[in-house]
Amino acid sequence: MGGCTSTTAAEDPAAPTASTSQRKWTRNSKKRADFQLAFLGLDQGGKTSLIHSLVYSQHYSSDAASDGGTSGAPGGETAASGAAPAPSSSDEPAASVGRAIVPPPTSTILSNVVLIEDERIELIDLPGDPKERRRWEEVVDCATGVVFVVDSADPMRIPVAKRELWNMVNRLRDKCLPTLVLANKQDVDRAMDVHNVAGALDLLSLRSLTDPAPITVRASSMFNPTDTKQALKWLLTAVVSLASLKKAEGEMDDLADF
Ligand SMILES: Nc1nc2c(ncn2[C@@H]2O[C@H](COP(=O)(O)OP(=O)(O)OP(=O)(O)O)[C@@H](O)[C@H]2O)c(=O)[nH]1
Ligand SMILES: [Mg+2]
Repeated sequence: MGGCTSTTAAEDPAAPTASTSQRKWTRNSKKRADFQLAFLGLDQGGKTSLIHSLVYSQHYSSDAASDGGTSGAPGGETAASGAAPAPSSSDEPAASVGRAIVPPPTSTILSNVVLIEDERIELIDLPGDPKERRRWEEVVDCATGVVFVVDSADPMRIPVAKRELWNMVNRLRDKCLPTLVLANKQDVDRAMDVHNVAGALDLLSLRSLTDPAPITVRASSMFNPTDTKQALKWLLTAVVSLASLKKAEGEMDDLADF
């Protein structure tokens, strides 16, 4: 399978690490990050908000060491004085909630690159709208890992999330992709905890389908990017371990051919 990046005017090797661009997904073009993580999940689950929180936590922490807080914001916007970031997902303005934002529903595939432990990680934001879910496959097919975001405060829609997660895993079984489920909106009082979310999605059974690619669930909230980053580190470690396992298996197969 060829590499997978996009055709975009922002396809610039010198682009800032926290950048947002609208992308058309095609194969066989050059990669711009070390890892590609596809963020999937139902609409309103919080994918875009989580990505924004990661990008902005990076932005604010790197500001302290660099330019005092006036450059490098997603979408090329200035984010001085804690101003709400510009929406990356459509042309509409985002409403702000304190330092957080309320993004409009994502209508196209978007890309942000962040640095985690010196690795360039591409966070690919997909629309969760039912009509757009068929596009997930196009991107997951090119990704190195999957982040499936679940709205833990919306138990009524967990069965739909389960169906979409199982469908995606079934369709892409051959790809053998490590999967991180984020039980999001843990800041909401009524939110289901991670154990209940894991049970409702029947992750134990799903594990037998994804094996040897691991799948796990972690708590998240857009107000806690540190936890989200820790969860992503688990996913990156899983991606690297699985690649080593596949390489070792390949070498064993080569030896067996002699
Ligand atoms: N309380 C709380 N609200 C959240 C959290 N994450 C997202 N939200 C809110 O949930 C709503 C949907 O968030 P989005 O980030 O747009 O969700 P999405 O998954 O990107 O939705 P689509 O783009 O439609 O697929 C917004 O009103 C957010 O402010 C969270 O961790 N806690
Ligand atoms: Mg979105």
